[in-house]
Amino acid sequence: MEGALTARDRVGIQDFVLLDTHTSETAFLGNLKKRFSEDLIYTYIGTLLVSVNPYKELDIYSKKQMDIYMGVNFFELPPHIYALADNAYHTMMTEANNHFILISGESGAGKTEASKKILQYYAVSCPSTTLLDSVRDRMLVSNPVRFVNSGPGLVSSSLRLIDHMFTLQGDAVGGHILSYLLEKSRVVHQNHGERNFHIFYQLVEGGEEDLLHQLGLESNCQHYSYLVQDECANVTSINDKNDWKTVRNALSVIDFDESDIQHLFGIIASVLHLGNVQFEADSKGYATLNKNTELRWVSTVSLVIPWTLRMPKPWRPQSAYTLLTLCCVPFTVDHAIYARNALAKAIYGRTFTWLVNKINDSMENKEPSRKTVIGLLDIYGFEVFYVNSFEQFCINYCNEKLQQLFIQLTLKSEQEEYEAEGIGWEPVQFFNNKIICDLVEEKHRGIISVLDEECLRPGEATDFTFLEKLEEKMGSHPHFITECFASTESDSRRRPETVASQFKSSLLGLTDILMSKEPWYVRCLKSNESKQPGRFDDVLVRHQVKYLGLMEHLRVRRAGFAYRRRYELFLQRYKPLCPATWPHWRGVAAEGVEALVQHLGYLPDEYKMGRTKIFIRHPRTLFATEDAFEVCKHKLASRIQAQYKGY
Ligand code: AOV
Repeated sequence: MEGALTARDRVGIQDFVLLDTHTSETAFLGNLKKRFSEDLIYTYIGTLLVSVNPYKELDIYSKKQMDIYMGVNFFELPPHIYALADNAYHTMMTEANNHFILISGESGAGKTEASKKILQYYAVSCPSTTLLDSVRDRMLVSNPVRFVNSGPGLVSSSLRLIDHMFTLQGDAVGGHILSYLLEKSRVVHQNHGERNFHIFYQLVEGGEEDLLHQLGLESNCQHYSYLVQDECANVTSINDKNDWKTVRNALSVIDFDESDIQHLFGIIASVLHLGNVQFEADSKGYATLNKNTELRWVSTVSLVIPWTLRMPKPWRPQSAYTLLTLCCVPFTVDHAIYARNALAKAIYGRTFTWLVNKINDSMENKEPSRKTVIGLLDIYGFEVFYVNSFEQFCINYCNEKLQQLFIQLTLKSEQEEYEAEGIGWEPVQFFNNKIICDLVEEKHRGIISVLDEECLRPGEATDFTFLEKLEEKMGSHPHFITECFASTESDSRRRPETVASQFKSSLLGLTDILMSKEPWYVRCLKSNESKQPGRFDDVLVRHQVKYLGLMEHLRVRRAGFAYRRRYELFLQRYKPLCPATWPHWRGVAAEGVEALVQHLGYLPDEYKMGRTKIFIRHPRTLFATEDAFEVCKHKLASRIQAQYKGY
């Protein structure tokens, strides 16, 4: 911390908690911008790391840099993703407990890069054996594979928690991926400016000639209707050909044999072929296939018997005496397209689950010893588009839950630290988003409950009736307060779970998992929309600061005292400022600090003495001390120089 404090006018404050005008969004942005212009993309809010995407290579990720951060206390060096990774690792080692690092931000903000940097850091810094090297390799290469989802500048598609397991000696021994939400609808429909999942373009653009031939694919994305829906097949920043090579390589490292790989590509190709299946209406208005080519390819590459894909026409009820009754329902063209798309989504969804399971098998912990875990959770931030879908609802609900978790955990740890230090806890003013979470998830009354009810009325329920129900139940709701509507049904009625309910349950499961671990946070911000190196778009960044709740984070983190430091370290640094402590203080460190701050004229309300640390309320008190220290340092240096001149 010291280095940046002295140079703070030029490079800004490296911990927002120490920003004097901490409640002002303008000051917050000013500090972020000042640092960004000096290529300082990282800033802390306490132990939370804010990262602004520079869109250019910075010379801060070398092995030398990793060495600098290894085993060093959080605030002793400029903010860095390595500092966060290292502190999580060392806390895990010393306290033998589990941790998670939550990385959030919008698409293209740098989440993937951040998780890669953390993995690379662990790959270099953890103790090494040949066996463990291979586990680390798998963790690293699972990155490109798990990102078979959307890409830079686009919406992320799944919520993933990757646990990295370490022995109590700190060796990496395994990993596990939990995937929470795959945006399957992207397979068949993309919003304006979005692409389908990367893997489709990579296969079509980068796949070897033989392979494409075998799969019946043409090397041209424009040929596939699922890939050109919004004319976004080509994104200049994405190199599908190169990425294809990386994915292929990654697949072989994580124990996929050739037949698995063939199988996987076959299924991916089958989705593309399925998308090109077209229907025509017959004389009765029922759907018929206009040609068989695509369907034949679907069956060839996915190894499915053709007749199971192609229903006989027209509808022929089977004999009542046959054991297996096959009912074929005639579809209109619209229904047939809907069914085709549903099949494509189901195939992709299941393949994704299969893939994750395979990766998990290959990273399974084979060590019988007790292990601790650092989880990497990477999620998209709040999303608000011109047209918002069910996916935005899930994403935003998820973010509200995680924000709630953050507030609970941060306040809890602050409170615990104050208690441990014997300092009275003062209530903190903050926006508690529990009312928003309740509005979504409350039994019988929340939005998900209403949605579930509507889903029980197939054929009758529409978007409009759902909206009407919401209006009826919540229309007059001034804050989303729960007393407004009464419980309408008993719990005992069994019903199938809707996707929203499943998502709600898995999120509740996730928050339970997270509550049992110690949290670390990385908030990624996009500096500009056009991916221009070094450009800082104030409006865009301000928007993200708002919806990522960074000011709220700061307020909670800044509760009570802005700065705290162990007595020994505080005394070690500032002892030249007081004759009683300079050059040595022989007594108890806390008493030395008391003598020091008395000499500096700290007022009683400005600080508190804990059991092991001094707590300083306002940054300005610390800065005044720091300025005095700078002056003193120069005086001492000139005195020493003068002495040497005398010799
Ligand atoms: P995302 O993970 O947040 O989006 P990425 O991590 O893929 O975003 O970042 C997008 C691009 O920004 C990368 O390809 C890099 O070119 C650049 N970038 C990000 N972080 C850094 C950094 N620290 N230094 C230099 N360049 C960086 V997504 O997975 O789309 O939700 O779907």
